[in-house]
Amino acid sequence: GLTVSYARRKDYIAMQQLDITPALDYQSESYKDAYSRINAIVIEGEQEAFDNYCKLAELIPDAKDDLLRLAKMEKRHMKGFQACGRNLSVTADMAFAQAFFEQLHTNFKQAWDEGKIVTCLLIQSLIIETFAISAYNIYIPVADDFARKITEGVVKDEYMHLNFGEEWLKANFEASKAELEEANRQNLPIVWAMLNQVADDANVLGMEKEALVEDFMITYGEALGNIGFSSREVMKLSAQGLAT
Ligand code: Y39
Ligand code: FE
Ligand code: FE
Ligand code: FE
Repeated sequence: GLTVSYARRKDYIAMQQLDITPALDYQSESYKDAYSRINAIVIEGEQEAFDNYCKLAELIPDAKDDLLRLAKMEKRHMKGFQACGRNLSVTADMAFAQAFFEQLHTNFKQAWDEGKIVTCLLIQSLIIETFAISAYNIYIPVADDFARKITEGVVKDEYMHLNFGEEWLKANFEASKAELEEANRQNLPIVWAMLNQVADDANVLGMEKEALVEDFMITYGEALGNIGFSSREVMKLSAQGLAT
């Protein structure tokens, strides 16, 4: 494939997808059917992100105000994506979305019950935020005009959320390293399975699975590097569960 500098990635994603995606009919039954699940996933994800940051605020009193600010943004994102569904006259399949997040939801809750800040941050601020960033980056070039504007605003916030996790884990790197490796081993394979589960629906929306994986790997790998892992460790961690 093409090799492009990071600075040109956004253009590359747009070109690559516009090149291969036939004109999308946002009102077709097939588009709206796929949208009822992807839109629900995003709405449920934003709701759970709100809950998770409220929970994290209880676990990290030093960062309580910051975390409650992030939580508030997630609520706003959720309302934005609900408006996107209404705009297309799509009813979100929330039961599907709740089942979609079940495993990560359970793992976050268990970690929170045990007071495991590092695991909670890895699940929400690294894995889920990276999933959101890759999905939103890949969606923007193929979205309808209304949803594109909303999503462009949202993705900027998601980078801030990822940055919160990076900064906290970087400041506590040596003490967090072993727990990060274990939490990554438990949770990253779940994300690859989730991606496979929605790949067909994403494709109907003009989003290529290959592009989603690529963007996820770049963003997640950069985050792990920023936190303090070596390139070798980053490779090992970010590919965990990918081939299964
Ligand atoms: O931090 C956040 O706002 C994350 C909750 C939102 C998750 C969004 C999950 C997106 C997955 C979409 C998959 C489409 C292929
Ligand atoms: Fe290629
Ligand atoms: Fe969000
Ligand atoms: Fe977020």
